[in-house]
Amino acid sequence: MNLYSVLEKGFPKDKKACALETHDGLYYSWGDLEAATAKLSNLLASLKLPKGARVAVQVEKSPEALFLYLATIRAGYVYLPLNTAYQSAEIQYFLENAEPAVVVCSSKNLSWVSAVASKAGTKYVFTLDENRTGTLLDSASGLSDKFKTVPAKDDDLAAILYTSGTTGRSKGAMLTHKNLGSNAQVLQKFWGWKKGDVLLHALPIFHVHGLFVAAHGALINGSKMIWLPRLDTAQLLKHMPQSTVMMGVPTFYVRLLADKGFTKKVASNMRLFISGSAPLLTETFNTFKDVIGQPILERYGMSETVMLVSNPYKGKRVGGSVGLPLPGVKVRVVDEDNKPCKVNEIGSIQVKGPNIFAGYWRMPEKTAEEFTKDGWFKTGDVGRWGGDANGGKAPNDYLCIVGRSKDLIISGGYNVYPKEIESFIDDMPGVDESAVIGIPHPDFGEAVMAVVVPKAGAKLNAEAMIATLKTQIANFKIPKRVEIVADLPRNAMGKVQKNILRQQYTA
Ligand code: MLC
Ligand code: AMP
Repeated sequence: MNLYSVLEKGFPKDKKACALETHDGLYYSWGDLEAATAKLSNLLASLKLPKGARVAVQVEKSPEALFLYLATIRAGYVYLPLNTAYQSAEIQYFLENAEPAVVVCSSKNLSWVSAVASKAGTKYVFTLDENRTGTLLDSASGLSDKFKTVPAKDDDLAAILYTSGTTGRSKGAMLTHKNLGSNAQVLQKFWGWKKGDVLLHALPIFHVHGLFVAAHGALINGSKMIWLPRLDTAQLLKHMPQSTVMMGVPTFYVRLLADKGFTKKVASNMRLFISGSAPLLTETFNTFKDVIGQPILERYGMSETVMLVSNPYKGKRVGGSVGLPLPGVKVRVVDEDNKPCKVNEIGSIQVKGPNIFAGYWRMPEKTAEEFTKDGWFKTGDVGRWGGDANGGKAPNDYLCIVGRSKDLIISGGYNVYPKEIESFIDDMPGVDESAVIGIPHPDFGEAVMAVVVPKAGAKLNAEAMIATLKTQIANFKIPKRVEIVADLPRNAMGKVQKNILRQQYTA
């Protein structure tokens, strides 16, 4: 079934009820949402795109950006969201790899995006800005506000999400209508969504968390969303008394707790705070419980799998554990021979279920590598069942994530692959080699840091290197610190010992 039809089942009968309220005081009813979505679906349908055509979107968050997503799904095309921080070289890679038929961008980026899109063979480029302007809405404005949702098979693609790769090249995770629809249905029950819920939505909508977990959750439940363009603690506190559910990366909770205005009273209408995308420090979990009087619910997922594991809504929530496999999801922790580990033994986390993606876009070999012979997806995360989770003893059926086998930094909920940053640094004049590591950061959890060795006789300037990187890659990937050193620590095999660097710079 088309994912839109799955979500639509939850829309309220009262079409005048509020679906979205914005930070600047606009209200969109469910009728408005359906009509705007239909117009955009009619526009896409009028382009007569081939089945499976990709619609790539790099726009600021707005209600219309959500409608464009829903319209793409409804019209049977494949949605490809792109982080607004990506710069031209990054966008060029995604467009050349995905070959979208349609690209939608902010009008301020139109000239360079058009050039890149035309090289990638894209036929249609539209603009969409956060203030309800742009050629996309102009083109759709005269079209019908009714649209018959295009039927989709379970295995038809609904979205491609690019995730950075350990080799430095991003891979497009292909998610089907079934992957997304089944996960939304499971989460609706598991997190006890109910009538009258209001979601406080401040996450970006170009990732799994903001789009498929948060927005789908409210849509499938017919719940209103308070739609904030970005994380702004003052705005969160202003709207919290009218909200019941919030989802965020750990940085959301760190920043809220740092604000004196965040009190039990302000949060008294809230029934659920959910955290994910990066490890929630036990310290944050405990302080939150003390100050607000309810525990954050931590869950675990990935772009390739949507949500996998979650602390329970009603049962015991354990700080330092991500909880129980969601209904329908199978999780195993295995040793190097793929044999199940015992409770409290550390191993690789592998998963199966209706939510697991259909593979990496045009990378059959990479896809095959990431699955075991018996069909389990290798998450690249390392964990154990039960054990001491700092926040208390985790029951034996609770999963604790203890690390990653993939060389990945998660900064403020965004993934950064060191290899990609190292390749940019290594290309700079005067650089012999570099090692990029993650070091603890009070706000972002982890921060990107680069340790760089100059070529013999060359002089490097850390600030100038940062300034150059800022012109090349997304801002969240920029090292917060660059250290110039004479050499890097290596083991007997000659491999750079990043663990030693991490220890040294953490200290
Ligand atoms: C912004 N900056 C970051 C950053 N975000 N640096 C490191 N890591 C980040 N995440 C930098 C900017 O470049 C800028 O630097 C400075 O910080 C301030 O920028 P800002 O735009 O004002 O930041 P802010 O709006 O405060 O954003 C921080 C944030 C945001 C944490 C709110 O990054 C965010 O919304 N993160 C959520 C990511 C997310 O949704 N992840 C889900 C992935 S899905 P300078 O030098 O220019 O001043 C997934 C699956 C799952 O993982 O399980 O959910
Ligand atoms: P992404 O590729 O952006 O979807 O990021 C997925 C990765 O985020 C996972 O493989 C984990 O490493 C990490 N992640 C997500 N949720 C959690 C969590 N609650 N605790 C620890 N790591 C998490």
